[in-house]
Amino acid sequence: MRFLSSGESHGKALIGIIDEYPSGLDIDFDFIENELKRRQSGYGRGKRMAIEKDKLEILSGIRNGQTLGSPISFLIYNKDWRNWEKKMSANKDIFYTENESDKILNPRPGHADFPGYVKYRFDDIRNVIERSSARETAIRVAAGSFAKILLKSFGIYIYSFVEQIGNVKIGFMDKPSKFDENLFILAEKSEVRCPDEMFSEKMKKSIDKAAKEGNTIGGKFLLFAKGVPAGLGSYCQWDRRLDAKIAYAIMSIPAIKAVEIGKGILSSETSGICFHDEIFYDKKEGFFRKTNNAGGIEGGMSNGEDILVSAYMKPIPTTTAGLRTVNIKTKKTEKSLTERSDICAVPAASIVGESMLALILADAVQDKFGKDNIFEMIENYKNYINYLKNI
Ligand code: EPS
Repeated sequence: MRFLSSGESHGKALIGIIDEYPSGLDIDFDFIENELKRRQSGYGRGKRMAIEKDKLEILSGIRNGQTLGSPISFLIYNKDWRNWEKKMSANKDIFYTENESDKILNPRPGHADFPGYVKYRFDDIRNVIERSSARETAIRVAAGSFAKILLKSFGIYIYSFVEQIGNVKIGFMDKPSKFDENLFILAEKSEVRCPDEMFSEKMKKSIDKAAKEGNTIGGKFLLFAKGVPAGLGSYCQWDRRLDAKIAYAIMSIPAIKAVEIGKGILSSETSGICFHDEIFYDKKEGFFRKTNNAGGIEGGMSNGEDILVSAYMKPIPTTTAGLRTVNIKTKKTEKSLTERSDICAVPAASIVGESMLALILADAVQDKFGKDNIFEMIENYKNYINYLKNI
């Protein structure tokens, strides 16, 4: 399954195409709508979210609610485009001339501004901002919803919650290694997607403090995939390793600076005897583990345990207080560009994380069980599960 997107943040629309999605799947549009809503919410978002009401319009690949196996294409209109119509017009508007003084030349440290300006030989950072904006993640969540619908047919579900915002970190637990649905139910009720009420309040306060100071904050979120059978991914080639693909996909989310599988960071300071998840067998349960430090992946393959991923997000580079930078034309020291932005987007990023994980797992499922139609895929899956049960 491949997925491509296009669209500028303040352009007319965002576009997505999913290629090689199987035929025969019923698409629940309310589910997709709700996924888009989940990404838009979250404490710490800027005023833009009050403008946008993300809604998916399907252009191809689905007939009477069912997928056709042909490329699925879709769009989400940017409501804010109305305010940018002239500035973002594809045609040269004879009534509109860009003022030299409108050009942005003070790159934000930490943003794509400087390398993007240099790479594409622009004379205005606006051209970089538009596509490097995290607005693009709306379309990833739409694509991720299709991946989640596919995974559901195989009993695979993905969840997330926020563990840390700024320096406020849930203190009540060690990193969970086994799936606990309650955590996710609680997270869904929290404005910061944190499963603990007291820590949610603390997190909101630290977002308020950052806002007051003209600052931004990052954080960390956890992703779980439940129901993944052993044997997705492969050790046979470097780019077929499931953990490598997951890390790539999660790292591609704007502002993510580190990705961890299971207790990966701890593993570097723990001995083999303490770290590795011993294997047990029970007639009823089959092969199982009592711990899941590996985060459900061994040798680049799922091992049948829950897949556990942590993602670390840096603070958003657009701060109202600004940072020292240099004007690219005058070479004089200036304050970095300040414009409307989010204070903290960790809760939203956790939904994008779910979507990216779903896309990778859906692709891995197709690798193993086929990709033309869901019926054949399910037959192959059932066969495989039967084989696993009878090893
Ligand atoms: C973003 C800046 C803000 C965010 C935007 C990402 O947008 P604007 O510059 O229009 O105020 O709200 O995120 C979204 C629009 C979204 O849908 O997530 C940025 O610079 O990355």
